[in-house]
Parts: sequence; C-alpha cells; structure tokens
Amino acid sequence: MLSLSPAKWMRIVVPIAAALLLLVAACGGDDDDGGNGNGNGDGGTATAPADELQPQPVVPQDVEDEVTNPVDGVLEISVNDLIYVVSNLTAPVDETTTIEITNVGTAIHNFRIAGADGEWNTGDDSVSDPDLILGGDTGVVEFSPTLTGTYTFRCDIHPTSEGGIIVVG
Ligand SMILES: [Cu+2]
Repeated sequence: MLSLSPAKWMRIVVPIAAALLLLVAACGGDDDDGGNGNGNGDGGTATAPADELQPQPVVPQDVEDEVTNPVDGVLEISVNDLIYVVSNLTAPVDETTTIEITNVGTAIHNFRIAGADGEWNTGDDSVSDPDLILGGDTGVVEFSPTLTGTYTFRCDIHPTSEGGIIVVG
C-alpha cells in the first residue's frame, strides 16, 4: 500500500531525525540553564513537598565556628553591611523557632531560608517580616522545620555576600 522510493523515504526520515537531535540538544541546554537561573525559573512552579532535605545552596559568606542556639525558642541575630554577625545557628525539628534579625548596618537587608527543597524563592522558604529590614529595624521569621539537616539562609539584597546555616536536629 504505502510504497515510498528511497529518495522520498530519506526526505521524510532525515528531517525527523534532525528534529529529534535538536530536541535532545535543547533539553540538555535547558538543564544547564535551570541550574543557573534557579531563582527565576523555578519560582512560580509548585514543587512537591520534599520528604528529605534537598541539597542546599552554597552559603555566600564564611560561616563562623561559634554555634548560636535558640534561647526559649528565640534566635536573636544581627546583620551588618554586608555580613551576618551570627551565621551558624541551630533550631529544633518539629518546633517553631522565632528568629529576630536586627539590622545594625545602614543598608537594607533581609533574611530568607531556602527551605527543604533547597531552592530560593519557592513556597517553602521562610522570609523575614518585614521582607525588607531598614537600618536599625528588626525583622522576624517564624521557622518551623519538619526535616532535620543543615539549611542555608541568605540576604536577598546581598545574595553573594551575606548568608549562613541553620542546623536542624
Ligand atoms: Cu543584605
């Protein structure tokens, strides 16, 4: 019934094969882009709740050796221009820890925890209220982790210079 000459056959098969190759190449490229542009690309998509802590973003500043534990459920920390004065925190799992961030600098700062999915700007992030903390002001985060592990936090305004860790156990 369907009989094609070799020439016609090639005219059909070759473009399809070429298109498939392009598709594969494009998919590979997308993966690379996804890694670079996490904040924007993944921001709008709802991700399934993680059942284990996902790899966390790299901490953008040196984390101090001294560990700061909550006192009566409260972590009091401060942020200066352009560093978190306290950057090595702990918090208990399955409890709410109140993190109070006082801006002792003059620039605007904030505080964001990447959350269990290990991605910035997704629904499971914990962000300071107010989101923007003016010099001299204090912002508050209620952090209620349900998974143990080490979380990364940062300042969204200075994401390459201010950050730290919260070890949840
Ligand atoms: Cu900042």
